Amino acid sequence: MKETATHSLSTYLAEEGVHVEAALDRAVERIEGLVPESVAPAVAHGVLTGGKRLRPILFAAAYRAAGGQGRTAAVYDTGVGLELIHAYSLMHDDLPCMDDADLRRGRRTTHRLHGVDVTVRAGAALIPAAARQVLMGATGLGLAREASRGVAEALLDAAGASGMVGGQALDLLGEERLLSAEELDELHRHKTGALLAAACTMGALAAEAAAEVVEAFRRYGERVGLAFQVADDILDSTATAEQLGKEPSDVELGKSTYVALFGLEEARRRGRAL
Ligand code: GRG
Repeated sequence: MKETATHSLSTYLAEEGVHVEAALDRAVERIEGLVPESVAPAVAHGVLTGGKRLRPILFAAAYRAAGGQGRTAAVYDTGVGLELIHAYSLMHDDLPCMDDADLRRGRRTTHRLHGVDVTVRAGAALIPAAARQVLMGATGLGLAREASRGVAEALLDAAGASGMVGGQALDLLGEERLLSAEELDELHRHKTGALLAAACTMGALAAEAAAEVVEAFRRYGERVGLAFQVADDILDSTATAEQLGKEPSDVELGKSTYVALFGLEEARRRGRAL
Protein backbone atom coordinates (compact mmCIF):
# COMPACT_ATOMS: atom_id res chain seq x y z
CA MET A 1 0.00 0.00 0.00
CA LYS A 2 2.73 2.41 1.06
CA GLU A 3 4.74 1.61 -2.05
CA THR A 4 1.74 2.21 -4.28
CA ALA A 5 1.10 5.60 -2.66
CA THR A 6 4.77 6.57 -3.04
CA HIS A 7 4.79 5.37 -6.62
CA SER A 8 1.66 7.27 -7.56
CA LEU A 9 2.98 10.41 -5.83
CA SER A 10 6.25 10.32 -7.76
CA THR A 11 4.39 9.65 -11.02
CA TYR A 12 2.08 12.56 -10.28
CA LEU A 13 5.00 14.89 -9.49
CA ALA A 14 6.85 13.81 -12.64
CA GLU A 15 3.79 14.38 -14.84
CA GLU A 16 3.06 17.79 -13.35
CA GLY A 17 6.77 18.61 -13.50
CA VAL A 18 6.70 18.41 -17.31
CA HIS A 19 4.17 21.28 -17.38
CA VAL A 20 6.25 23.28 -14.89
CA GLU A 21 9.43 22.95 -16.94
CA ALA A 22 7.62 24.02 -20.11
CA ALA A 23 6.18 27.08 -18.37
CA LEU A 24 9.57 27.94 -16.85
CA ASP A 25 11.22 27.69 -20.27
CA ARG A 26 8.66 30.18 -21.60
CA ALA A 27 9.17 32.46 -18.59
CA VAL A 28 12.97 32.41 -18.80
CA GLU A 29 12.91 33.14 -22.53
CA ARG A 30 10.78 36.20 -21.81
CA ILE A 31 13.01 37.37 -18.92
CA GLU A 32 16.21 36.82 -20.92
CA GLY A 33 14.87 39.37 -23.40
CA LEU A 34 14.48 41.94 -20.61
CA VAL A 35 17.74 41.67 -18.64
CA PRO A 36 21.27 42.63 -19.78
CA GLU A 37 23.01 39.93 -21.81
CA SER A 38 25.60 39.49 -19.04
CA VAL A 39 22.87 38.56 -16.52
CA ALA A 40 20.78 36.20 -18.68
CA PRO A 41 22.90 33.03 -18.15
CA ALA A 42 22.66 33.41 -14.36
CA VAL A 43 18.87 33.78 -14.60
CA ALA A 44 18.69 30.60 -16.66
CA HIS A 45 20.99 28.75 -14.25
CA GLY A 46 19.09 29.81 -11.13
CA VAL A 47 15.67 29.00 -12.54
CA LEU A 48 16.17 26.02 -14.82
CA THR A 49 18.60 23.75 -13.00
CA GLY A 50 16.40 21.26 -11.20
CA GLY A 51 14.38 21.36 -8.02
CA LYS A 52 11.20 19.56 -7.05
CA ARG A 53 8.97 22.37 -8.38
CA LEU A 54 6.66 21.89 -5.44
CA ARG A 55 5.24 25.41 -5.32
CA PRO A 56 3.77 25.60 -8.85
CA ILE A 57 2.57 22.00 -8.49
CA LEU A 58 0.78 22.90 -5.23
CA PHE A 59 -0.67 25.97 -6.96
CA ALA A 60 -2.07 23.87 -9.80
CA ALA A 61 -3.45 21.23 -7.40
CA ALA A 62 -5.16 23.91 -5.29
CA TYR A 63 -6.51 25.65 -8.39
CA ARG A 64 -8.13 22.47 -9.65
CA ALA A 65 -9.34 21.36 -6.21
CA ALA A 66 -11.03 24.74 -5.81
CA GLY A 67 -12.88 24.26 -9.09
CA GLY A 68 -10.59 26.08 -11.56
CA GLN A 69 -11.08 24.99 -15.17
CA GLY A 70 -8.43 27.04 -17.00
CA ARG A 71 -6.05 25.70 -19.65
CA THR A 72 -3.09 23.74 -18.28
CA ALA A 73 -0.51 26.07 -19.90
CA ALA A 74 -2.14 29.15 -18.33
CA VAL A 75 -2.38 27.40 -14.94
CA TYR A 76 1.36 26.74 -14.98
CA ASP A 77 2.22 30.13 -16.47
CA THR A 78 0.61 31.57 -13.33
CA GLY A 79 2.07 29.03 -10.90
CA VAL A 80 5.67 29.48 -12.02
CA GLY A 81 5.57 33.04 -10.66
CA LEU A 82 6.06 31.29 -7.30
CA GLU A 83 9.02 29.34 -8.64
CA LEU A 84 10.70 32.54 -9.89
CA ILE A 85 10.54 33.97 -6.35
CA HIS A 86 11.75 30.66 -4.92
CA ALA A 87 14.66 30.58 -7.40
CA TYR A 88 15.78 34.11 -6.53
CA SER A 89 15.58 33.30 -2.82
CA LEU A 90 17.86 30.29 -3.24
CA MET A 91 20.33 32.20 -5.44
CA HIS A 92 20.61 34.97 -2.84
CA ASP A 93 20.54 32.58 0.15
CA ASP A 94 23.61 30.81 -1.28
CA LEU A 95 25.65 34.06 -1.58
CA PRO A 96 28.81 34.55 0.52
CA CYS A 97 27.03 37.15 2.69
CA MET A 98 24.45 34.52 3.69
CA ASP A 99 25.09 30.75 3.52
CA ASP A 100 28.18 30.96 1.27
CA ALA A 101 27.16 27.68 -0.35
CA ASP A 102 29.08 25.74 -3.00
CA LEU A 103 26.44 23.22 -3.92
CA ARG A 104 22.70 23.39 -4.58
CA ARG A 105 20.60 20.64 -6.19
CA GLY A 106 23.79 18.68 -6.72
CA ARG A 107 25.40 21.43 -8.82
CA ARG A 108 27.62 24.41 -8.23
CA THR A 109 25.66 27.41 -6.99
CA THR A 110 24.87 30.28 -9.36
CA HIS A 111 27.34 32.70 -7.78
CA ARG A 112 30.17 30.15 -7.90
CA LEU A 113 29.57 29.80 -11.66
CA HIS A 114 28.56 33.33 -12.66
CA GLY A 115 29.99 35.53 -9.90
CA VAL A 116 28.42 37.35 -6.97
CA ASP A 117 27.58 40.65 -8.73
CA VAL A 118 25.79 38.98 -11.61
CA THR A 119 23.91 36.62 -9.27
CA VAL A 120 22.68 39.52 -7.12
CA ARG A 121 21.37 41.25 -10.26
CA ALA A 122 19.85 38.10 -11.73
CA GLY A 123 18.04 37.35 -8.47
CA ALA A 124 16.77 40.92 -8.15
CA ALA A 125 15.48 40.87 -11.74
CA LEU A 126 13.39 37.80 -10.90
CA ILE A 127 11.26 39.63 -8.30
CA PRO A 128 9.38 42.03 -10.61
CA ALA A 129 9.49 39.34 -13.32
CA ALA A 130 7.57 37.03 -10.96
CA ALA A 131 4.84 39.63 -10.39
CA ARG A 132 4.52 40.17 -14.15
CA GLN A 133 4.46 36.41 -14.67
CA VAL A 134 1.49 35.96 -12.34
CA LEU A 135 -0.43 38.86 -13.88
CA MET A 136 0.18 37.47 -17.35
CA GLY A 137 -0.73 33.92 -16.36
CA ALA A 138 -3.89 35.02 -14.55
CA THR A 139 -5.01 36.97 -17.60
CA GLY A 140 -4.48 33.78 -19.61
CA LEU A 141 -6.77 32.02 -17.13
CA GLY A 142 -9.47 34.52 -18.04
CA LEU A 143 -9.38 36.45 -14.75
CA ALA A 144 -10.46 40.08 -14.72
CA ARG A 145 -7.91 42.73 -13.72
CA GLU A 146 -8.99 42.94 -10.07
CA ALA A 147 -8.88 39.15 -9.55
CA SER A 148 -5.47 38.90 -11.28
CA ARG A 149 -4.19 41.63 -9.02
CA GLY A 150 -5.40 39.68 -5.95
CA VAL A 151 -3.42 36.61 -7.03
CA ALA A 152 -0.26 38.70 -7.60
CA GLU A 153 -0.70 40.46 -4.25
CA ALA A 154 -0.85 37.13 -2.45
CA LEU A 155 2.52 36.24 -3.96
CA LEU A 156 4.13 39.60 -3.16
CA ASP A 157 2.85 39.57 0.43
CA ALA A 158 4.25 36.08 0.96
CA ALA A 159 7.58 37.01 -0.61
CA GLY A 160 8.15 40.25 1.28
CA ALA A 161 9.00 41.45 4.77
CA SER A 162 5.78 40.04 6.24
CA GLY A 163 6.65 36.65 4.71
CA MET A 164 9.78 35.00 3.32
CA VAL A 165 12.15 37.99 3.60
CA GLY A 166 11.04 38.51 7.21
CA GLY A 167 11.68 34.82 7.93
CA GLN A 168 15.13 35.01 6.39
CA ALA A 169 15.94 38.02 8.58
CA LEU A 170 14.87 36.03 11.68
CA ASP A 171 17.05 33.16 10.46
CA LEU A 172 20.14 35.36 10.06
CA LEU A 173 19.57 36.97 13.46
CA GLY A 174 19.13 33.55 15.10
CA GLU A 175 22.37 31.97 13.87
CA GLU A 176 24.63 30.44 16.54
CA ARG A 177 21.82 30.56 19.14
CA LEU A 178 19.39 27.74 19.98
CA LEU A 179 15.93 29.10 19.23
CA SER A 180 12.86 28.11 21.25
CA ALA A 181 10.12 26.00 19.61
CA GLU A 182 7.94 29.12 19.28
CA GLU A 183 10.76 31.10 17.66
CA LEU A 184 11.54 28.26 15.26
CA ASP A 185 7.87 27.95 14.23
CA GLU A 186 7.68 31.71 13.75
CA LEU A 187 10.84 31.71 11.61
CA HIS A 188 9.70 28.87 9.36
CA ARG A 189 6.09 30.00 9.11
CA HIS A 190 7.61 33.01 7.34
CA LYS A 191 10.78 31.78 5.66
CA THR A 192 9.47 28.53 4.13
CA GLY A 193 5.78 28.42 5.02
CA ALA A 194 4.68 31.74 3.56
CA LEU A 195 5.46 30.79 -0.05
CA LEU A 196 4.02 27.26 0.28
CA ALA A 197 0.87 28.66 1.89
CA ALA A 198 0.69 31.28 -0.87
CA ALA A 199 0.82 28.52 -3.49
CA CYS A 200 -2.39 27.09 -2.02
CA THR A 201 -4.08 30.46 -1.42
CA MET A 202 -3.21 31.69 -4.91
CA GLY A 203 -4.65 28.52 -6.45
CA ALA A 204 -7.96 29.08 -4.69
CA LEU A 205 -7.93 32.81 -5.56
CA ALA A 206 -7.20 32.06 -9.22
CA ALA A 207 -10.15 29.62 -9.23
CA GLU A 208 -12.26 32.50 -7.83
CA ALA A 209 -13.31 30.38 -4.87
CA ALA A 210 -15.40 31.80 -2.00
CA ALA A 211 -13.52 33.61 0.79
CA GLU A 212 -13.94 30.76 3.31
CA VAL A 213 -12.55 28.28 0.78
CA VAL A 214 -9.53 30.53 0.17
CA GLU A 215 -9.00 30.70 3.94
CA ALA A 216 -9.19 26.89 4.23
CA PHE A 217 -6.54 26.56 1.53
CA ARG A 218 -4.36 29.11 3.34
CA ARG A 219 -4.55 27.14 6.60
CA TYR A 220 -3.81 23.88 4.79
CA GLY A 221 -0.80 25.49 3.06
CA GLU A 222 0.52 26.83 6.33
CA ARG A 223 0.58 23.35 7.87
CA VAL A 224 2.08 21.83 4.74
CA GLY A 225 4.74 24.54 4.90
CA LEU A 226 5.72 23.70 8.48
CA ALA A 227 5.57 19.94 7.85
CA PHE A 228 7.85 20.51 4.85
CA GLN A 229 10.38 22.32 7.03
CA VAL A 230 10.34 19.59 9.68
CA ALA A 231 11.00 17.02 6.92
CA ASP A 232 13.76 19.26 5.52
CA ASP A 233 15.43 19.35 8.96
CA ILE A 234 15.15 15.57 9.32
CA LEU A 235 16.79 15.07 5.92
CA ASP A 236 19.43 17.66 6.79
CA SER A 237 20.45 15.66 9.84
CA THR A 238 20.17 12.15 8.36
CA ALA A 239 21.37 12.45 4.73
CA THR A 240 24.84 13.08 3.31
CA ALA A 241 25.75 16.24 1.36
CA GLU A 242 25.77 14.05 -1.75
CA GLN A 243 22.23 12.78 -1.10
CA LEU A 244 21.04 16.30 -0.24
CA GLY A 245 22.79 17.89 -3.21
CA LYS A 246 23.42 20.81 -0.86
CA GLU A 247 26.46 22.07 0.97
CA PRO A 248 26.84 23.32 3.70
CA SER A 249 23.97 21.76 5.66
CA ASP A 250 21.96 23.79 8.19
CA VAL A 251 23.64 21.87 11.01
CA GLU A 252 27.07 22.86 9.64
CA LEU A 253 25.87 26.47 9.49
CA GLY A 254 25.03 26.35 13.21
CA LYS A 255 21.29 26.87 12.59
CA SER A 256 18.55 25.77 14.94
CA THR A 257 16.57 22.84 13.57
CA TYR A 258 13.55 20.83 14.74
CA VAL A 259 15.85 17.82 15.13
CA ALA A 260 18.33 19.75 17.32
CA LEU A 261 15.45 21.04 19.42
CA PHE A 262 13.29 17.91 19.82
CA GLY A 263 15.41 14.96 18.66
CA LEU A 264 14.72 12.84 15.59
CA GLU A 265 11.74 10.84 16.85
CA GLU A 266 9.81 13.80 18.22
CA ALA A 267 10.56 15.81 15.05
CA ARG A 268 9.13 12.92 12.99
CA ARG A 269 6.04 12.81 15.21
CA ARG A 270 5.49 16.56 14.83
CA GLY A 271 5.94 16.38 11.06
CA ARG A 272 3.35 13.62 10.81
CA ALA A 273 0.91 15.48 13.03
CA LEU A 274 1.17 18.60 10.86
C1 GRG B 1 18.34 39.44 2.84
C2 GRG B 1 16.70 39.17 4.75
C3 GRG B 1 17.06 38.90 3.33
C4 GRG B 1 16.23 38.17 2.55
C5 GRG B 1 16.48 37.80 1.14
C6 GRG B 1 17.46 35.06 0.49
C7 GRG B 1 16.07 35.34 0.92
C8 GRG B 1 15.53 36.70 0.72
C9 GRG B 1 15.29 34.38 1.43
C10 GRG B 1 15.73 33.00 1.63
C11 GRG B 1 14.57 32.10 1.88
C12 GRG B 1 14.96 30.65 1.83
C13 GRG B 1 16.31 30.23 1.42
C14 GRG B 1 14.09 29.75 2.14
C15 GRG B 1 14.45 28.30 2.06
C16 GRG B 1 13.25 27.51 1.85
C17 GRG B 1 13.57 26.09 1.54
C18 GRG B 1 13.22 25.06 2.53
C19 GRG B 1 14.14 25.77 0.39
C20 GRG B 1 14.25 24.42 -0.15
O1 GRG B 1 13.07 24.23 -0.91
P1 GRG B 1 12.87 22.98 -1.85
O2 GRG B 1 13.25 21.73 -1.11
O3 GRG B 1 13.97 23.26 -2.95
O4 GRG B 1 11.51 23.04 -2.43
P2 GRG B 1 14.05 22.72 -4.45
O5 GRG B 1 15.54 22.60 -4.71
O6 GRG B 1 13.35 21.39 -4.54
O7 GRG B 1 13.42 23.76 -5.29
